Amino acid sequence: MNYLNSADGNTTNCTYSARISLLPHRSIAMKEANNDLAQAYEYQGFWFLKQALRGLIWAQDHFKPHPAATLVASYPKTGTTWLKALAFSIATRNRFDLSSNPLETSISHQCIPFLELEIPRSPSHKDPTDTFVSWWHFARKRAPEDVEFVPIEEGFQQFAEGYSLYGPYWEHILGYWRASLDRPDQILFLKYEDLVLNTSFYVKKLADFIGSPFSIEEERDGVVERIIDLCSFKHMSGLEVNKSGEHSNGLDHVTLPNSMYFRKAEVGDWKNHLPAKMKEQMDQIMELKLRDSGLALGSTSNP
Ligand code: PAP
Repeated sequence: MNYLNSADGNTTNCTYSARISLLPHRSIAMKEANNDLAQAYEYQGFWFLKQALRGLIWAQDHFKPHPAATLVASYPKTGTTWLKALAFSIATRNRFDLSSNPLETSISHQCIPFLELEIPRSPSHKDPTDTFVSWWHFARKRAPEDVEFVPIEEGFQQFAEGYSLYGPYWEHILGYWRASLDRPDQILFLKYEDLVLNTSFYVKKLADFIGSPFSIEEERDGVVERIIDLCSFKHMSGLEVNKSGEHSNGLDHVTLPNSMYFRKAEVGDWKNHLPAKMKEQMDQIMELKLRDSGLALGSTSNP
């Protein structure tokens, strides 16, 4: 399935690259630079880096999910690493003893690879301003030293205007939100804030959704809590593999330190980086965009 390494992968990549070059493109967050990480291309209403878009179009052309497959779909920085860890440990709890789960020695991105990056859905969402701040730090760490960024306020303005990778943010989440209303048995929509506030409830819901509900005995024996502990920020960020390990995420085989995926994990961290009026502006945009959708920012009061 690794199309980048397959025999015809290079031909396919060249064809896709040529097609992608024709799409509207612009720099996002960075100043114009001769670097693939600095150019985003618009495809079907969303913005992508070329490498991710090649994989995405390839997946659209070739990927056939197994009927029982679970896909994790998340806007970047909304809790992908956490959700993958939870889904993986829930689904494999009868295969591996929890104390020797592969998550102890591999970052969750290696346990569940990215569809558009390495091979060829449970979507997640997080407060957009926190999401932006998380991505901003990630993008700066990931970028080569010679890439110059715009000031954070300008980067945020672009985000609020819809110029963000895999964005506009609201279109991304609304697409999955509406689909989850149409097909609740096939799409489970989760919010980062809900997972933080009501972890046990949503972990059980996730287990039900992926067809692997916890039995009464498992609940009694504390399996739910052990999975939550295994996947917690505290535990995962302290693991040697996540403190000093590296992995390649397929973006032109760039190697990234695993520690980049574990920053603060604090709801409301935007306060330390952006003025309150920018958060208010984002909330107002979201209110308009989400209007009449039934989806609201923040945690769900009565899950
Ligand atoms: P990705 O989309 O690039 O894979 P993703 O995992 O969605 O990134 O986002 C990383 C965020 O999740 C970081 O948030 P922060 O920058 O606001 O701190 C990271 O700290 C947080 N995170 C990572 N692992 C966990 C976890 N186990 N529990 C809660 N939050 C986590």
